[in-house]
Amino acid sequence: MNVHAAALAEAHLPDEQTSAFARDAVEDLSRHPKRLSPKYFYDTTGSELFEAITRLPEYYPTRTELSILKDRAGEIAAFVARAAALVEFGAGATTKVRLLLQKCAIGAYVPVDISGDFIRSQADGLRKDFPSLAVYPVAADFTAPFVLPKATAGMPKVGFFPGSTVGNFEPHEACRFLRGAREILGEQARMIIGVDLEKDERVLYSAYNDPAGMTARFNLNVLVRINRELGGNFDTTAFTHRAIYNREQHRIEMHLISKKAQTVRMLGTSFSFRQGETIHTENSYKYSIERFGALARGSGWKVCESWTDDAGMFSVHALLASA
Ligand code: AVI
Repeated sequence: MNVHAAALAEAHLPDEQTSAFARDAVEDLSRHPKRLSPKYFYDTTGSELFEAITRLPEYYPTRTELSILKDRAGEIAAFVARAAALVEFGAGATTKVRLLLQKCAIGAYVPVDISGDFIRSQADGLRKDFPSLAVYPVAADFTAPFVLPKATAGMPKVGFFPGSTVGNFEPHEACRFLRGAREILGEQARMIIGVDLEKDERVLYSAYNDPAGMTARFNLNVLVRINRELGGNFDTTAFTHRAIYNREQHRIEMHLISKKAQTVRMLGTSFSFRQGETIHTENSYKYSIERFGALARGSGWKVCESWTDDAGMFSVHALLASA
């Protein structure tokens, strides 16, 4: 047992997810430059803050994607095979999937998320509103291989990955995810995926540096989580949120900047920060239709349709597994 694991074991008995968080946090804060994985944003508070972000006037992706899904509902319904099992990768608000469930003749809904409690409660809500729909939640990390419920064996499969979450993966991870999804969904699978588009940098800047400070709270919450779950002593007032657009990499980067020279302790280790030193917490890649098409084709999918809103802010793609 190394020193970090020993410290964690002493603090409390870690579950598997807390141990992974501890391992990743210690490793990533020991790097130069320091970083933290965006997957650790989403505890209960982080998920609520993200939902609040999606309602901000500056954060265009959620409402724009919803408008595309509504406007193209007929075409999407024609693309989605009848009585298919709709497999949603990751779980959040059910607004988008409800739209598909209303418009498409879905046979079963399979939400997949690491938070079993969350998807089970989400499933209960959907069962109430769609009493004849079969819902089979799967508690699993959707970025790794998982097995679909036996009950969906004979059904055609349609993946659903909205919200441009694919943009939070590095391009090689996005490729691995798309290949994995194709593997899990099988031959002749289809997929509906939402992807944020490149645009005027000022629009991106305001979406990720909102004046209400919601994105800042979302970003800083990862430090609150480290303090609570890993016994850290981050002073969250000594860090500031910053989002910048990296033009060469086509991505918004989120950072937490240390306001002063300071030392933070977590799990028996000290991490020193220089004034102005950053923890890189998230990348949100923005694609062109062409660049996303190339990524999908290189990952085992054929692009059948790409829909955008009139202003070309966001895109939704219909993919078919290639032979
Ligand atoms: C979940 N994901 C697609 C969001 C995004 O836009 O990259 C997360 C987010 N980060 C800051 N604001 C929203």
